[in-house]
Amino acid sequence: MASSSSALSRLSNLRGHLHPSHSNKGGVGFIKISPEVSEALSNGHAVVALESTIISHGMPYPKNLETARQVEAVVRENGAVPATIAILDGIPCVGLSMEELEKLANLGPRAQKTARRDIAHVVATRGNGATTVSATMFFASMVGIPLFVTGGIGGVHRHGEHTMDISSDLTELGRTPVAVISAGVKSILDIPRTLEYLETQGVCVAAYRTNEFPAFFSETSGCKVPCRVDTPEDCAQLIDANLKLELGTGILIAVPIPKEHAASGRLIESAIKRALEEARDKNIIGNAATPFLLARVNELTGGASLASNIALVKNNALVGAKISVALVQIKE
Ligand code: PSU
Ligand code: MN
Repeated sequence: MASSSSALSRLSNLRGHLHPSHSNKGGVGFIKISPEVSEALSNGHAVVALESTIISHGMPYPKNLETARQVEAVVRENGAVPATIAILDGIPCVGLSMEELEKLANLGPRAQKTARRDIAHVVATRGNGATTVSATMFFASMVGIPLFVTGGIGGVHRHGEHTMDISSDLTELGRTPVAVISAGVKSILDIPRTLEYLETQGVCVAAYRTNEFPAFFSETSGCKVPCRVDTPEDCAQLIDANLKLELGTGILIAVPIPKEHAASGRLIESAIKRALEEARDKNIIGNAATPFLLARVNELTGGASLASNIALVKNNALVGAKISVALVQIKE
């Protein structure tokens, strides 16, 4: 492990990159913010945070790089600045350059999947960490970005009531005031228990233009949500109220996959069933479970699920960028 003094002094040299108004949290001095994101935050412009595990572990190279670039482009086209978040050579970065994005995409699963519990270790060992939803929310909140777009979040795994495999994404939503735009959760997970857990954590779960929580590849899950939002302005009002009340909890806004991109339900379901059986037979547990299941479902569906995945992430980026623009307008 790198000596702690050199790691800390290297990080504190970055303090000059930061604008004090971004956040009042002490740890912000250890984060490198790109000039574009820093300027947007200082000027009160719309910024959308993006995660990086979806790039490293969620999709194969070079589709992952292509998709990451396209998602950033969708955010820009809709009036916001994208801030992809990752840890590079031990430095938490908010907003990646083209070279940095390329480096991460190339590393793929050789980058360390970094949830909240892994952050200190990746920084201390100067590693390259791809941030999951929990770690991305943590850094977004720290620098003052209220909104974050992804594909799907983690949740309560099937049989989670016995294994206790519950993603730290859910507890992060319970403790960090960032709105997460996703297409719900995949049915590799236990969706009803995931929603129960979010309720326990005090997280507001809203669905976009539907009363039902979507299941990533399909628009429906059979589970109703407590809150429906129909426009980006509705979402912005919800986020604004959550921040003004200082509830301290996150919001999950679930946007169903566009109808034309919904993957064949039966094909996906049988692939998920098989991937779950394989994971059980091979005893793949802990943080390896989600990447294994995602990759196997991609393989077993011959790329059909990957195409749906890419389409829904872009759609989430479009909706997320519009929400972040509406949020900035409320504040003006
Ligand atoms: N679900 C997806 N795509 C993903 C992930 C989950 O449909 O890319 C990634 C996200 O980064 C999420 C993480 O935060 O997996 C959850 O991992 P775990 O189940 O180990 O908490
Ligand atoms: Mn887990």
